[in-house]
Amino acid sequence: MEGLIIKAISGFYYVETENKQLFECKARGRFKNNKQSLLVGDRVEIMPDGDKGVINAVKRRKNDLDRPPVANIDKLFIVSSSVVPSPSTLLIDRMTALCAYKNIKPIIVFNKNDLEDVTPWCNIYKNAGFKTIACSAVSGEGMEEIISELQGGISAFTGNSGAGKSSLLNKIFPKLALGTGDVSEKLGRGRHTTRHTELFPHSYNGYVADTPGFSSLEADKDDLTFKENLSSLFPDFEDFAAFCRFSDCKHIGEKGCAVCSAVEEGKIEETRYKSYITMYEELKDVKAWNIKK
Ligand SMILES: Nc1nc2c(ncn2[C@@H]2O[C@H](COP(=O)(O)OP(=O)(O)O)[C@@H](O)[C@H]2O)c(=O)[nH]1
Ligand SMILES: [Mg+2]
Ligand SMILES: [Zn+2]
Repeated sequence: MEGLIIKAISGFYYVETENKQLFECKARGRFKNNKQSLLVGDRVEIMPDGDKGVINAVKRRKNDLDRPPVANIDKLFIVSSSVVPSPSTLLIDRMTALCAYKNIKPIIVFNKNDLEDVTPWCNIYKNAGFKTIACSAVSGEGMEEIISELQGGISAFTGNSGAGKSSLLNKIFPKLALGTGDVSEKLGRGRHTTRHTELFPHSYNGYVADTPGFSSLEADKDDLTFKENLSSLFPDFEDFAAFCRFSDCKHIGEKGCAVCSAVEEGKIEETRYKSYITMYEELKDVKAWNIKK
């Protein structure tokens, strides 16, 4: 029987099968020694026995993330808020690059539009070609747009603590009743860290990772050691990069760099390019460090 791991707690995996039956499963011995352990989001083959079962095999993963620890993610909602904490374009751009690297569709969400107009932030990402949503968990603005993106597949929310991830999820799925706010976030740390990651099967024919209390500020360095050409992870650079004079152009001020010209002409968003340069410098350091080893 085939199913999806929607919850994992201390050696038990909760597998939902196609007919929405839930089985409490143990993994077969060989998975335990395997370095690539099972994750929430893994599609598995189980041998059922009543409402329990044994996981016999795991299907090939499309992708996986460390934070949240989820496999086979289709969409990542990158949530920022208009104020407290205000958006960090570098953080967002790291996440969009990660999405490009992991074959995940990023949805750029600017929340708390009731406190301050998020249009200027939205425009940066619209111009860069991303699906962007202005919303407010308080007024309910933007919820239909979020819901339409949640449709089908596995989604996860990421973004600074305090941006409003849990509030947005609660607004859409009151049943979730996630802890929100500064206090619960802090008190909740204990609660949340002992808490497992869980996929919530929702009424829009999909799953959403319930991941309160983690911060993508801690975005894993490993993930950022992209093994590909960094600029290929900036889809908004691609159309221009084809016209650079040198085919191995790194877009850091070379002669005849079409990306640099596009930045000067305002065809590429300046903050996007700034993030690219920051990440490029970091990767250079990582590479040099790797070689020394
Ligand atoms: N004014 C306003 N406050 C919000 C909004 N969304 C969340 N908040 C508040 O921001 C704080 C952090 O929200 P929370 O959902 O816990 O953020 P998370 O850390 O990203 O899960 C809480 O005090 C919320 O009540 C919003 O759209 N407008
Ligand atoms: Mg939260
Ligand atoms: Zn170039």
